[in-house]
Amino acid sequence: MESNNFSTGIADLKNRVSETFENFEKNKKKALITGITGQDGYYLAKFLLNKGYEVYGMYRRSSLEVEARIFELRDKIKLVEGDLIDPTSIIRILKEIKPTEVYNLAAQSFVPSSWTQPLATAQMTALGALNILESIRLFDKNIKYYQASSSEMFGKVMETPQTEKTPFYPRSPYGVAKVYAYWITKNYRESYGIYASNGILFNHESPKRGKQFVTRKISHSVAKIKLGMQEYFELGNLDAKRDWGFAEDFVEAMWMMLQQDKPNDFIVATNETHSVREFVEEAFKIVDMPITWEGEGINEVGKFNGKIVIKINPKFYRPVDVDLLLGDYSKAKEELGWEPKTKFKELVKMMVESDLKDLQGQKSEFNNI
Ligand code: NDP
Ligand code: GDR
Repeated sequence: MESNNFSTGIADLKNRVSETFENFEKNKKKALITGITGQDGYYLAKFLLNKGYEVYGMYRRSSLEVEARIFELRDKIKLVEGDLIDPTSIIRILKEIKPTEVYNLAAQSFVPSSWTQPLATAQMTALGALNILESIRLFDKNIKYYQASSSEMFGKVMETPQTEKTPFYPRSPYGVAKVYAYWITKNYRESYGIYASNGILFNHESPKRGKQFVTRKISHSVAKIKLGMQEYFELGNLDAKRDWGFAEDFVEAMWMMLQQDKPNDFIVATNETHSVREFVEEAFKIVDMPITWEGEGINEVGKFNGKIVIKINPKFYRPVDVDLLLGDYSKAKEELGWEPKTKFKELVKMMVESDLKDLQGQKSEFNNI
């Protein structure tokens, strides 16, 4: 008799555990990240996995390995094929996975390429956002949407520091496309009541940053010079100033924006600005190679121990540049409780040290691409 009761008890317990597990699985939040193969895709996926999300990442077909940057997460996330400029692929994906949150990180994000490919940039960076929002409207208006808006929208800045109220004056086809994406996000929120928020993120970097962007170009080149693998490298505008933060800190704000009672738009920044020149100086200091500058304009060079380690190449100048960005993140601090954790010098150090390790064949914790 006693053993019968015991067996029934165990069976009940098993049922309840499996019910709880099923409910847990049913209620588990599902996130779709577009741009999963990019820098932010990696950090956001990692962050959401830690929060218990089921994470789906949209990638587009490529002739190269798509998993390079997200290699360490490959068994934890589910990859789905689609393209921002093909709305049918987006609708199919929404139907298949029924996400609760969509983070639209995909874009043609390299500013110089927006002059060489302005139309493609508009299609991906501007209309891509519309394609997703329209798919959400048609499929399920309860899906929450995050738009990766950018400080590039401030361009020729109308005031400093920039806040959520600063008017936009974009200075590149990329910036113009992001302004469209910003407004269409706001418009779908107001027109259809969709929970759609803009994160206006200032430059954020990491060891996973693409090597075309100036910070990673510098950290990687400095590491190579230190190891005797390269003599010098070339840059463009040394005096542009950016508000540089760490990508891992910034993705947390993306998530926070989708956990509020109401959708809204927020600046995410560090409230510090530094020039490209300062980034270079700091990076060389980290490898004990303090540099000095000589000359002016395109003839300016950076030297260490009398040897040229930096030259200027006008091919890296842009038709027009954004001279200074400095973000005021007070609203994010007050309403989301978000603050950046990583300071400028720590960021430079992390990037240079990671590149040094990888080049020495030691594989940094970032398992760099
Ligand atoms: P990356 O350039 O590293 O990544 C961009 C991602 O978009 C890649 O995964 C790329 O795929 C994908 N993508 C591009 N076009 C398409 C397309 N047509 N269909 C599907 N996927 C596409 O950018 P970040 O991770 O640095 O930035 C993420 C987002 O945040 C971007 O929208 C960017 O504009 C914005 N942003 C970035 C800031 C920063 O400082 N990093 C600051 C402010 C905004 P593939 O690998 O195939 O090229
Ligand atoms: P940005 O980043 O244009 O701000 O866009 P990037 O790192 O490309 O340029 C920053 C500044 O550095 C100057 N610069 C150089 N830039 C590059 N890439 N290469 C060089 O050799 C070089 N020399 C000087 C540039 O002129 C510029 O002033 C980034 C992207 O991630 C966007 O997608 C994002 O929206 C914004 O940041 C916020």
